[in-house]
Amino acid sequence: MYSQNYNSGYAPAPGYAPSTHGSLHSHGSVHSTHSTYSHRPRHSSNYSSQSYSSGAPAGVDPTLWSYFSNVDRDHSGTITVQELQQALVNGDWSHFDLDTVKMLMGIFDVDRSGTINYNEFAGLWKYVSDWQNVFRHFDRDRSGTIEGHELSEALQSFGYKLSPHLLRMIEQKYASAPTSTYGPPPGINFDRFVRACVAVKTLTEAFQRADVNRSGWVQFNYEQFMSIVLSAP
Ligand SMILES: [Ca+2]
Ligand SMILES: [Ca+2]
Repeated sequence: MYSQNYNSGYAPAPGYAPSTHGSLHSHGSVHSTHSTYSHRPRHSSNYSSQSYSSGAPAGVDPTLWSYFSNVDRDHSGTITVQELQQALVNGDWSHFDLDTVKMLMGIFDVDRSGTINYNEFAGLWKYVSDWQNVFRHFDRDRSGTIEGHELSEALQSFGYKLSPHLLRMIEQKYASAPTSTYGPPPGINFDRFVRACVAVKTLTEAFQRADVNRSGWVQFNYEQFMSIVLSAP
């Protein structure tokens, strides 16, 4: 029975998964070999890249500013969902899913303007970098994807004790390719892995908030249930 494990196990351990707290305005170390950044030539620029990147405000990390200005393709000074999706790629050069980009916007668009400014970008970039380290750590066989046992180990290290049944559901839902009859299961690529972990966190925390006496049981009405499910990325 999983209920026993569950009671003691669904509260996540502090710390290992990247947190959004306190990461804004930090100028994290980002290297030019960063695999989520696509070094593509800029198109249709009316400005010289020189003048844009040399215009880094005082006190701003020039490297991070140059990333920001490259992602901000139209040089509007802010990053849209579309610009962010253009810029963020997985290890296999596939673009992040729109759902993942929207999730990142939802976390880091702190002033709710619908776009990402430089300070918000600094937080977002650090968050993605931190998750990359987590991903590399748990991709034990260096396949570029997270397979079932790797997923199980990752979630367990974050403090989530999920039944084999739930782990299989997550593995199938977030797999980055359809399951084929032949060959090994497709595995979860970087951006979908981050989304899977955030979904587990979001749903677990929603349950915890309702499970005030920590019995492992809660009572939801339809509206509450639907709100919780729909708030997961
Ligand atoms: Ca822009
Ligand atoms: Ca792997």
